[in-house]
Amino acid sequence: TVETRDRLRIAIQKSGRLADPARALLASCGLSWRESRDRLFCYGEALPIDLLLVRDDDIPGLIADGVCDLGVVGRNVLREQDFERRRSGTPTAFRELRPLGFGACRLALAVPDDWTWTGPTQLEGRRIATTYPALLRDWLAGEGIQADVVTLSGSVEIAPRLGQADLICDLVSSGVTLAANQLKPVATLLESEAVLAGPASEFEGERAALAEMLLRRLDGALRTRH
Ligand code: PRT
Ligand code: ZN
Repeated sequence: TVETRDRLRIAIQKSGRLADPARALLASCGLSWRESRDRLFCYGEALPIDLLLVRDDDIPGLIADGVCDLGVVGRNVLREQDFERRRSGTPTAFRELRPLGFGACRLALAVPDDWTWTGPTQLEGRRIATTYPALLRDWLAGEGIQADVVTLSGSVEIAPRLGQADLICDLVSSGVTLAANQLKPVATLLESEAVLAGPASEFEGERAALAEMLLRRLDGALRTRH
């Protein structure tokens, strides 16, 4: 940890799919904030629990570095960064504390509509475009497949039509985007949803009590939702 703080700090997405539901869930736990002008930091009013509004990809790193105590992020992002850290020999620094029941999607392999899917062996030697290279490599290794992972930062679903890849590995929720790109899902690598992430180690001092209280309230809020 970088400093001793008495207040708890939670990182959530600034804008995007998880931003509003994350706020709503935390508000239902009795949290409220005074919004600062730049809206990157929201000072907690009802409780000493502040929000940091960031890109979702930054959330695991902020927890790892002790800048934030907790975060609301897709399991897909958390796992990808965890696998990437393991691959590079960096110790695991964050973990999933609770599934939150929103932001559901799956990380899936999708092939051109005209492929007849016979199974993973069909992927041998193929080029697969993805924004989740670590999760994809882990799955390929588990299946014993050697394939060429093409890492892109976005617009993965158009890669096959551009000739950049033979197939893709991407998040799917309704499946509309795949269909619009003449692709079909054939295998699921990860079932995902928004999760509450925290450090791999336990909290200390004031923040341990705050985190415990928040988790208790969260469990209550999640129970009444389901
Ligand atoms: O700006 P920032 O980096 O914070 O946001 P972002 O653009 O990286 O993330 P954002 O807001 O798009 O997604 C945040 C999280 O929402 C993801 O990490 C997932 O955990 C979750 N989520 C749930 C999804 C989807 N559903 C989803 N459908 N994230 C992305 N998609 C994409 C999908 O890849 C496809 O390209 O949406 C497109 C439409 O999906 P279909 O199947 O409904 O057509
Ligand atoms: Zn992102």
